[in-house]
Amino acid sequence: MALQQDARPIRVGIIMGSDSDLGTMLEAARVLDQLGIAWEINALSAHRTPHRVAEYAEGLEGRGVQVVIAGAGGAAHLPGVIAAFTPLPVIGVPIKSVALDGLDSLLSIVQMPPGIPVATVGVNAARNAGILAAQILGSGDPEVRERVRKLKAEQAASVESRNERLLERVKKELNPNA
Ligand code: RP5
Repeated sequence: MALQQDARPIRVGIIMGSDSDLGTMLEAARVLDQLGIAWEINALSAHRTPHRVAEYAEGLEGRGVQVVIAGAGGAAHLPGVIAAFTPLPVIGVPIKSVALDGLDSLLSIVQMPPGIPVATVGVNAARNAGILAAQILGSGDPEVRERVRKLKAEQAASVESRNERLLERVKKELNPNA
């Protein structure tokens, strides 16, 4: 039942509580693609399909998955439930909810009981979850580690070039008719 993008061995499992989370969770897949890391993706709910989630979590290791990124919103129990079923590292992405702007999701994911950690990123921070997953893989895989180093160097170069254009932008804002 692996929903994977191609035939490479899956290293990261991306899962979300509902397909309504997909717009946010795509950012994790996007950055993993950039880093050349194969992923699979599923939308299964800890509350609506609890048995399927248990089956998914228990099957991760057998399929060779090494890290899980789990996004959920509201009473966001999905990442914690998966962490309860697997010794693999789980990264939780709190999805911004309509009612409480994602504070509910954040607290549900970050406040895990002792013994069952979930590495929690910021609200809607799926890209960071993808980078963190790559960093976890990179601790034992020098090739992935180099790709993460390159990504960070590219980000730094982009900040430098935006900084160089900053004074020009300020001048334009202050003197639009100049
Ligand atoms: C959570 O409830 C999901 O992760 C989603 O963020 C939220 C709403 O789900 P839908 O009602 O849109 O399916 O379980």
